[in-house]
Amino acid sequence: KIRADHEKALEEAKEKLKKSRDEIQAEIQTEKNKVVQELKKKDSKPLPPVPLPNLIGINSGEPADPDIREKRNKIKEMMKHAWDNYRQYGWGHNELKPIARKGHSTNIFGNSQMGATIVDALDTLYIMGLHDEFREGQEWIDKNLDFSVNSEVSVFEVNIRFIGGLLAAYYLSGQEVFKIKAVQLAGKLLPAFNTPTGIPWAMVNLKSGVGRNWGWASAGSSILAEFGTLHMEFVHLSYLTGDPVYYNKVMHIRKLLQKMDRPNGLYPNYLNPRTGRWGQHHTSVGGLGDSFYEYLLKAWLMSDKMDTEARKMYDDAIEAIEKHLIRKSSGGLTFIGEWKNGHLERKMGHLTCFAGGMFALGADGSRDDKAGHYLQLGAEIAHTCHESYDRTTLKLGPEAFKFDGGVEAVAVRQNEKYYILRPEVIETYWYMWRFTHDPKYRQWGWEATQAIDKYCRVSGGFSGVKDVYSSSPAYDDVQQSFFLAETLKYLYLLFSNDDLLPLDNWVFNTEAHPLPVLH
Ligand code: DMJ
Repeated sequence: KIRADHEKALEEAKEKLKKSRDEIQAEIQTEKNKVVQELKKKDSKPLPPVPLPNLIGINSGEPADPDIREKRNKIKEMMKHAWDNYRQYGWGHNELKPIARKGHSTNIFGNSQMGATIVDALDTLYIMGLHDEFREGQEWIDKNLDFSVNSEVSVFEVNIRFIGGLLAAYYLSGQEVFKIKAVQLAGKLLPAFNTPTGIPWAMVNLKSGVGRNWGWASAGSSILAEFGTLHMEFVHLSYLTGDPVYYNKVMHIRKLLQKMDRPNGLYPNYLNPRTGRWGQHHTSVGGLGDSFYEYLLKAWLMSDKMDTEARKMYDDAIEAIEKHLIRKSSGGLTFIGEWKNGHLERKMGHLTCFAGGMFALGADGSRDDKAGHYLQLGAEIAHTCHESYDRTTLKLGPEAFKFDGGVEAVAVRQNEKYYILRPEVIETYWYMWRFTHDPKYRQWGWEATQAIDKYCRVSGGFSGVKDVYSSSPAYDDVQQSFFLAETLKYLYLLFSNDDLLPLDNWVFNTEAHPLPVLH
């Protein structure tokens, strides 16, 4: 083949040399013009200039009270400890093993080094004023973040951490590189939507575009919290590119969900993307369901309250949740259980604790003007989740806790006793603080800060712990990227003034990446 190609090239060269100098020059010019046209086409694929929305409150928030200022500085120091160790031992890897002092990854990020911690941490670095660290991160992203890799990633995780993180970094800093990378990456996720129903696969290979679902999900189903947590980022992508493709994909999902029957008004966690039918009738406001409800509310907020369809879906959903899933324990603690085939499991996950903040955030604008009711519900969930922390030895919350057989807000199974640096309880404290200014939320946030610093801090960063009821727990040796994106950001905001990222102008995606309201 090589010989044949070589001979063909020689033949072409001989033919060319028979032509006059002018003819050759004209041909070269034509070729050049063609290349220029191609390049123009590619470049203009376009990121048209759009007016940046009103970016209010991206700096400062410095509290006047010296005690609060000191606490805020402590949280900033913790961020620096987490970042510096990742920088030293895990740079470019997705996450850090703070004890082994090396890089770490899980299957959600595929098999390549995509620097998940860098992308997830950027906006936290920015609001904390850690600008040198922010610049280092930007430089790595500019030079190394490449999406043409043969790697199978979670569409949901890549969307909330990478696209969300890049978009927030773009809005905060105005640096084009983040916008360009976000759009490139979104293009790689689009093939995941090529299913008979348009409900995306859970995973997609970034290179081949081949998608599939998790083997463990009911009958080949896609997961509600995964395909239902794309809306905010995809609306922003369409806004920034002028290309409706992203918006159309997520609106298609919404329309399809709207048309479907819901058992007891509840959304099951599983939906088959081939048949468009529900899988098992399990409903959760924690894992597998959580951020779907969150994004209905936030779609409405992000649209400057114009997307009333999303608000209605949210209102309908939480009414059904309140009726079938929310109960009070014999000890008076309000909890959100899980619905499994017509039966309520009296167990609540750490993940579910985000709902306190969601109820408070959605109180204003609620149906029949039940604002007071939803703010109260948010406060009750915050209290229950605080109890789940307070009833442990380490004062850190377990992964799941029960309200059954004399047990109240305590984990029963050994494999539910771990704390992996999750943010949800602190997230709810922060929303409750913003809406009520009740000092107990700052006090609870400070208790959590101290417990994390005491029991999760190691010299190589921060680690999760395997048993919050043990006084000398084993470490899991993982510094999760969401610890930098969410846990430390929500803590920092809890000890900042409200004019830092005000909620009238910013909506936080489910990974705590702030996106501006599109007025
Ligand atoms: C985060 O990645 C996001 O908050 C997601 O919605 C679910 N939980 C993890 C952290 O616990």
